[in-house]
Amino acid sequence: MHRSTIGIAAVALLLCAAGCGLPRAVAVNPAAPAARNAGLSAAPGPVAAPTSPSAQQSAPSAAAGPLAAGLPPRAACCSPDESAVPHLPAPGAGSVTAAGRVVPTVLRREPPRGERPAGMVWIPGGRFSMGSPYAPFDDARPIHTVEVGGFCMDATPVTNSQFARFVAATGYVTTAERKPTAKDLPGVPEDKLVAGSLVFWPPETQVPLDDVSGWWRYVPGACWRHPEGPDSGIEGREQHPVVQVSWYDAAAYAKWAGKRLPTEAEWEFAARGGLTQQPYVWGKEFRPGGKFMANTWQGRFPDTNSRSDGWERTSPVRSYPPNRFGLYDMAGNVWEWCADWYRPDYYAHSPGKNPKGPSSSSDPSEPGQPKRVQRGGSFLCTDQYCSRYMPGGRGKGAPDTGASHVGFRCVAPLNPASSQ
Ligand SMILES: [Ca+2]
Repeated sequence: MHRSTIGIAAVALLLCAAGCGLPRAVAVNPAAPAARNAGLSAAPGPVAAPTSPSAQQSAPSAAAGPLAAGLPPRAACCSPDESAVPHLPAPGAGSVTAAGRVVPTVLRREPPRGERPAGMVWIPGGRFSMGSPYAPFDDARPIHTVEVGGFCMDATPVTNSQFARFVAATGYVTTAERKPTAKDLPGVPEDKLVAGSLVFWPPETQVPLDDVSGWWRYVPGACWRHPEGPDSGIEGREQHPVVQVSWYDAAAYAKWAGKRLPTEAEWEFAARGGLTQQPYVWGKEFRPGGKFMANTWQGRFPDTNSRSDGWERTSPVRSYPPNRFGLYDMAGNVWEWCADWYRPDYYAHSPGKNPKGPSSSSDPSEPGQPKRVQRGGSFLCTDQYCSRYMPGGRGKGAPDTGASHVGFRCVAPLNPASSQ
């Protein structure tokens, strides 16, 4: 269950929690809902399964500010004790032995032949060991040797400011802003087919971690301009990563910008920053010298966020140190869409050079729902539930479904060198 996204069946379940006759038992990802087909609701108001009656009764409040608008009140900071809840194994203790052959990372030495586009970092290309020995990441094995060519990568996730320029220039309307059809969401009543998206909605009390409806809601009106719903906004969050974007939205932005989404192999190679099989993009320790290196979750997931790293939801890009390639936010903050289709068994068949992912998708946890890869984890990741801020961790999501913790960044070739 330690996945990044909720599946389409779960979305539909969230959408019609009042009873559409949909099956209750759906395998979902904890930290990131997947299908847009995940959770529509009728008219205004919370839509999810009523795990917290008082939360459902709390009315959205614009006066409470964009981060708090519409969200239930929080428990006091730092209580209860995070150490009192179960945790996933530590990276070293949680490694499987025959995970695959590890070769040292080799970076190409030749200098870039061209100029980096503004805001992008040159990734020199080279050879690395892709995958992870970390036991919970059962879809990230075998570890295998991959070569990638050089490319430029956005130094940060695409921000609200950048996405706003794209929308202003093109008039683009995102998936979450469009009313879903009955074909999008089979079995969902017509009156519940309203535009919206998935919002992390912390419960007031501890809830079972095997039911994502305890902390995800389909919120009508939620979209990139209103990440937590109609009463929230992005004012003051211009430099935060854009969220509530589907894979199609991300691909459309990339095309407009003259870029593309990274392959999963490019993303992991870039995230590792030239290091060989380190558990974190910055090295061995989660908090070297006690310092937070990424925006993740502290406290008891999902009801009590102690915000020890300073951020309850997304953080401005560049809030934490970059990796050795100069890339920011390659762990935590928001999940990032990749170009590849998702298959859990792909690593056993991946080409050795510039793999571009399988030709089709398969996710046994949600048969019949194609998914694209997501990488990097988010502000919701915690070792109580999902440690996929580690660079080997894989996420997945239905391409038509955004969420309040899913964004993206782009890659591009070098610009031709100027003659003089
Ligand atoms: Ca945080």
